[in-house]
Amino acid sequence: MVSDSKPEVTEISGMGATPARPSFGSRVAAHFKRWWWVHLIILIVVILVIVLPVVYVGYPNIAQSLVNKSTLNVSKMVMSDPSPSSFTLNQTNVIGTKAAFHPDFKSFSAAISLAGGAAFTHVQVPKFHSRNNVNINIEQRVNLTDESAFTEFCKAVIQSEEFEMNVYGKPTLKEGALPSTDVTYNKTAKVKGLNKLSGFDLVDLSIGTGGSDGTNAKGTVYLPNPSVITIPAGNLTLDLSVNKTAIGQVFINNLIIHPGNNTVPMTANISELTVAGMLSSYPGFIIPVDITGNSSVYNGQVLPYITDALASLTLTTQLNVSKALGGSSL
Ligand SMILES: *[C@@H]1O[C@H](CO)[C@@H](O)[C@H](O)[C@H]1NC(C)=O
Ligand SMILES: *[C@@H]1O[C@H](CO)[C@@H](O)[C@H](O)[C@H]1NC(C)=O
Ligand SMILES: *[C@@H]1O[C@H](CO)[C@@H](O)[C@H](O)[C@H]1NC(C)=O
Ligand SMILES: *[C@@H]1O[C@H](CO)[C@@H](O)[C@H](O)[C@H]1NC(C)=O
Ligand SMILES: *[C@@H]1O[C@H](CO)[C@@H](O)[C@H](O)[C@H]1NC(C)=O
Ligand SMILES: *[C@@H]1O[C@H](CO)[C@@H](O)[C@H](O)[C@H]1NC(C)=O
Ligand SMILES: *[C@@H]1O[C@H](CO)[C@@H](O)[C@H](O)[C@H]1NC(C)=O
Ligand SMILES: *[C@@H]1O[C@H](CO)[C@@H](O)[C@H](O)[C@H]1NC(C)=O
Ligand SMILES: *[C@@H]1O[C@H](CO)[C@@H](O)[C@H](O)[C@H]1NC(C)=O
Ligand SMILES: *[C@@H]1O[C@H](CO)[C@@H](O)[C@H](O)[C@H]1NC(C)=O
Ligand SMILES: CC(=O)N[C@H]1CO[C@H](CO)[C@@H](O)[C@@H]1O
Repeated sequence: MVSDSKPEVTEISGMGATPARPSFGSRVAAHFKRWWWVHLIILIVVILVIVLPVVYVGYPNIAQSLVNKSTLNVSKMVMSDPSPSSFTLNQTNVIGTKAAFHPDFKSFSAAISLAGGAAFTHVQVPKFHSRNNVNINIEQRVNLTDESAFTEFCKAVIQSEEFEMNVYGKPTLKEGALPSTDVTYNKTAKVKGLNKLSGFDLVDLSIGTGGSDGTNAKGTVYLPNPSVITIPAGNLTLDLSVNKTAIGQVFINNLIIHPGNNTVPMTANISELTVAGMLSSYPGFIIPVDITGNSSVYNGQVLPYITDALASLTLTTQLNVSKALGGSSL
């Protein structure tokens, strides 16, 4: 259409002003008529020079920056069926993002570590569509690739009020018609820990009520867990001592420390003779008992990471020996 009408205009101006030089406007028009394709190419090149960097440089940067600004929270972490080198994980992560950008993330492998420490495993994060408060559930068997790093992680879980868990991976994400882009996902979530089991108590301990298993005491243990983490502690043995003198052991079978208040039965083997020998030092027969982890055994295998984490913790409780003996005298 443009090329159809242009020749007529040139003809008319050519006829009307033969002696004069062509006007500036008509020279420009003639130039464009002849060289329009050069201008079109220049325009396309300019557009590509602007658009390509935006799509291939700016967009990945924007995507990375939005991933950087997102938050990660853990709303549930259930460890179960542990062995010395693996366990089953069922964890729910919550992503926080204020962006209007809601890309699809492809499934990716993520290294999990205590912030600042070595990764103890890799988990496969499933694909998800990102938006604010999206829940990402990771449910899989986890193989430990660094057992000492996992022991440090378990110590942090049990001892801290709050610890930092790092998740690191290189997911591919895709938003609408834009090309896929790879980002670095390096997030540290603040997760509540068991805070040294603070509030732990030996309740209703009564000595002299031994069962057929060779123990001579039984009672109840109170284990508060303010975190969202479930820990399988298996068949747990705890050492009891008073002023560094061993007085016996506590046994808790099939212990699973759930979030919230855990009240579980226990048995104990207490050396009445050792206790009797020290009573004169403690007015009112209230003895300060130190409790520390001895071993955690699951399906006949010692779980070193739980054992070591509990061995690193010493709990103290006041034991009323008169009450524990229920009136019977030593
Ligand atoms: C994302 O965060 C990393 C490290 O925290 C930083 O090196 C990088 O420059 C950030 N990228 C963008 C696009 O903000
Ligand atoms: C894992 O957690 C999810 C979400 O809380 C739950 O729906 C699912 O049943 C759990 N799986 C197992 C095996 O308990
Ligand atoms: C974990 O290890 C077992 C055997 O060692 C293997 O069969 C399984 O595929 C591994 N799982 C993962 C997620 O790597
Ligand atoms: C992740 O970020 C933290 C702090 O921003 C940094 O110390 C750490 O080295 C990063 N991790 C990796 C694997 O780059
Ligand atoms: C309880 O202690 C006694 C004496 O120390 C010991 O002989 C016995 O084997 C212990 N029983 C258990 C179940 O540990
Ligand atoms: C604790 O043991 C130390 C020596 O090991 C002793 O000097 C101290 O008197 C003991 N304390 C009590 C309250 O028995
Ligand atoms: C746990 O017990 C404490 C007091 O011992 C109580 O204040 C708290 O509400 C209980 N928590 C749950 C989840 O039952
Ligand atoms: C665990 O208990 C056994 C006795 O049952 C004892 O020989 C051993 O020294 C204890 N280990 C620790 C680390 O307390
Ligand atoms: C704990 O010990 C009891 C008795 O020995 C056994 O039946 C049970 O399977 C053990 N539990 C675990 C989790 O290993
Ligand atoms: C210890 O227990 C005895 C017997 O149950 C009780 O009379 C006494 O008041 C208790 N002592 C303390 C300090 O609770
Ligand atoms: C939903 C939620 O609890 N979001 C929190 C996750 O953690 C960040 C800090 O890392 C908080 O700022 C969010 O409020």
